[in-house]
Amino acid sequence: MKVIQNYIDGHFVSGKQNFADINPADGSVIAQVSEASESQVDEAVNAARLALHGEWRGIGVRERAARLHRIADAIEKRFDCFVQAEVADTGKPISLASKLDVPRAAANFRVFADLLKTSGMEAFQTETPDRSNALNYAVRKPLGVIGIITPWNLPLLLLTWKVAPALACGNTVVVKPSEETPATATLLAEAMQEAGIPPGVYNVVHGFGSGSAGEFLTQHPGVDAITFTGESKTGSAIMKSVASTVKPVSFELGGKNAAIVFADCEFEATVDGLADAVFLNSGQVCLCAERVYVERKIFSPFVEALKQKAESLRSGWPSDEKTNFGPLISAEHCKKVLSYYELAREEGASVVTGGGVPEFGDNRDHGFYVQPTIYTGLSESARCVKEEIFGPVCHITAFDSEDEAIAMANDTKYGLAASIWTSNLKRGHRVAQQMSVGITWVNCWFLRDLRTPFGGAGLSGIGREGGMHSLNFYSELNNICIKL
Ligand code: NAD
Ligand code: 6OD
Repeated sequence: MKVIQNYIDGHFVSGKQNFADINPADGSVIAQVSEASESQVDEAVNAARLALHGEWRGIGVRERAARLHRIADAIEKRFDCFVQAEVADTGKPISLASKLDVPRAAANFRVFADLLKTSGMEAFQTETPDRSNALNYAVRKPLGVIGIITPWNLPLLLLTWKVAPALACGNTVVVKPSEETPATATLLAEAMQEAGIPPGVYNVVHGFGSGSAGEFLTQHPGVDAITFTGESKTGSAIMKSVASTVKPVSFELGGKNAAIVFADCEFEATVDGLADAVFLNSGQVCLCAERVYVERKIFSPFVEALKQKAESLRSGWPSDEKTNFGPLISAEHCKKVLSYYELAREEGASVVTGGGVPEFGDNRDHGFYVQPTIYTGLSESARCVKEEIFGPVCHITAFDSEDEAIAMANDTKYGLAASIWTSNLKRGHRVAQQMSVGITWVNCWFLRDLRTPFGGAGLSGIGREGGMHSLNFYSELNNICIKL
């Protein structure tokens, strides 16, 4: 059976023991994953530290950008391998991995390569007390060794979203991908080799969180910064772990995102948009809308139309091009989502559609599929309306006024994303500006421009990445003040 290895100092290496990589579509074991020991995490960090001062340091901006483009070329050359590995690990439909995950991984490298070449730094001419002048300008230096810890829902997309700007800024990285989806991080090492990225610049350590590679990395004194995407409670554990060494952190965490649908929306386009916002990747996108607020005038037809969409999703084998709805990531996550389906009933929800597990009569019955699900009728304080479920499920509430919709949408400890659906653009701007979130879409959802700030408020994160925000996080800025 295939063994997915760690990648340390330019070498593929086995770890201390193996754990199983499971296919979410049928529960079968698809590979063994080599878990890095604490001493291997140490080796990876030391290799990254040495590489900071080696060949990589001497490579200028133009050449670094060229190598980032070569990484993108190498990903595109292996497009099918990346797609197949991502589909096998996550169970996501092949159409989604080919349209979103893998192209976006290549785009992450290209965008930050180009941004690096074109971005300048601020400069100020400053009046001095003796009526002379000083010139202030900042220079960008690498932050050092960056520890990157990522989740399982968009494994390659989210990993490269951090690796690309980190390398663009001249850092070296040690990445710890999710234990559920290890394959593409190791495959990316092949692209790094082909692109001429020196040994030690990109390292991969596989394993779990607490008591394993994740924690070994966050606690390591040789790591200069941690960038993490995952659950809010893991963010809290990592924050404690890095506190003693005062490392900068960038956190992209959970969400309980709202969509607000006004009666004047373009009905069909909105239903299509919401079907994506609720069910894409089986609801396992941090930006998914689990709370939908619909103006009372169109509540019933809207609920009915979204129900039709949910029931028309094709819950097939992930490698079938016609499938547009896959399983959840794991037995454990499936249990969690189903426990919320149960809780929704206990809390008094009306089940519009779904709420259970599909039956296939083949090996998919051993996989982690659940039905796309819509509820209505819960109070705004119900746990199913307050807590992140991270599955293909939403609750729909009717509202009568704009202010009421805004208040309900903002009544959450999270603050990642929101979407507003209206043909009145004035209202779109007005409502969007009142959302307590990091990202608001109007008449669209998950439409990305990689130069824009991305991140969350409240329990949804710390800091922003994207465009210059990423370059600033992954750099140490040195302001130089010269008396003229
Ligand atoms: P998770 O927090 O369980 O795991 C994420 C990563 O952290 C994994 O690699 C895991 O091994 C590691 N980890 C766990 N405990 C750790 C510890 N104590 N120390 C160091 N590392 C540790 O998250 P998940 O279940 O993989 O992903 C789903 C969650 O991620 C959801 O809450 C979702 O909203 C969130 N998410 C957020 C964004 C965003 O951009 N805001 C994007 C994707 C996913
Ligand atoms: O698009 C992105 O840059 C991004 N970080 C998406 C996160 C999706 C969460 O699941």
